[in-house]
Amino acid sequence: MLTRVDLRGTTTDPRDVLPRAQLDVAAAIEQIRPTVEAVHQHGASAVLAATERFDRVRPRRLRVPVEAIAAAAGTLDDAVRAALQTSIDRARAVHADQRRTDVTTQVVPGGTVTERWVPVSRVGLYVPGGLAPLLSSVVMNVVPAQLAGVTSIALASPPQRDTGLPHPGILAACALLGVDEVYAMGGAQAIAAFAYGLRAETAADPDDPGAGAASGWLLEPVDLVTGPGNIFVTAAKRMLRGVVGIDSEAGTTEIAILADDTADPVHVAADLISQAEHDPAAASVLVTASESLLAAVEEQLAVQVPATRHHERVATALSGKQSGVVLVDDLDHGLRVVDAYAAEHLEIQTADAARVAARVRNAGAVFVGAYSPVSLGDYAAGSNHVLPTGGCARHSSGLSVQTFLRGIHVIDYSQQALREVAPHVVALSAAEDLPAHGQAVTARFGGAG
Ligand code: HSO
Ligand code: ZN
Repeated sequence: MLTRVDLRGTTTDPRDVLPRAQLDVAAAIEQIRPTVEAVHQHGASAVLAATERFDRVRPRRLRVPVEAIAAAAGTLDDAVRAALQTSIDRARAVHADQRRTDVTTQVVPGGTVTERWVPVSRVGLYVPGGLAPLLSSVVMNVVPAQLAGVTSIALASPPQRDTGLPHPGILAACALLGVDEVYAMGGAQAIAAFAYGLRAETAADPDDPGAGAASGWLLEPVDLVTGPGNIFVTAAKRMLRGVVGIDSEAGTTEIAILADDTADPVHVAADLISQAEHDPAAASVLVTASESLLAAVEEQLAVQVPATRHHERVATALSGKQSGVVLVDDLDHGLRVVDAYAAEHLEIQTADAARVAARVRNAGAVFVGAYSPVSLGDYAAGSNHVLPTGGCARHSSGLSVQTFLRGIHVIDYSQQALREVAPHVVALSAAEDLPAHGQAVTARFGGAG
């Protein structure tokens, strides 16, 4: 079932041969451009038109009434409520430790630079609908934003066809977290609405809770958009970066597992299947030097895949070009391969897993040993599951409190401290042929510079 890439005995650069989704985001940008431009020009009516076209439902209003959010919380199953609460509590514990304190550096007597951490004022959080209602993604977006101190939080998730509202589990998670500004919209149109805002006068329904807003906005533009999404959401984020801030690109789920003979093939197969369950385009990659482990995992896949609920989706994902097994010479070679792949999620199922994990340089998140599966991180480890995909883990991190903060340098020099450094400023400004820079300093000391 798994495509084989045999790198044993070769010096092939893994980047050239690794199983990888060939996502054409540039082509997707061309596809979504008319939608984004229509939302920019026509606001809410364009969002509704796009929703009708792509989600095949026309919600009565875009802003979800607070009563609907409260009602969804009221119908939440007890076990799911308890699980969400655990997820929230653990995520809060981990993310609370990510908060930063301002640091003042005394550079010279009378001269300080302070790094002041200031939360983004207003954020738009995106929670996909797609093949599964990801209630847990509400937790993973909202918790770091709240702990960073963001005071204005809007959340969007696509409407369901029968109700015109986001999935009730998503609304219930919003209620548990105290988020009451929720919009029934998804896809590129949701990202465009966050970026440009929606003017109140473009509301299709005068009963829309945002239609008569004193601010003049049905949805006020946000400063930063975060959250995972499909290729069209990713394309919209890439296209609108600059108009609005965006987090790293968190696209279709990936799992890579670095495993040796000590790994349990039952676990390895179950974990490969668990992320393949998300999407026929999801990527599950096993990296191993062990032929015997591979044979045992394949045997397990043959048993476990047909028995799983979404077996067709899983089988498509596992047999796709983006998934496969990479055979390597040894553990060091395996580590080079997983670093080149830079998986969203990387499991280390080897002897001395913690020591091996400590050597990993590129991954969105690393799961150590037999009892730290990716599903744990998806829901209840306390870690964040909005993570960089498609190799973006080489340069980006998952969502954290840091995502929602800006570090502002505050420079405070006394007259004496400036006087002392003035010749250096003048010398550098002359070297750059920007003498007015130097004069801005010497003018303070009565000199012409
Ligand atoms: N594995 C997904 C997150 C998720 N899984 C949500 C289940 N629910 C991306 O990290
Ligand atoms: Zn998952």
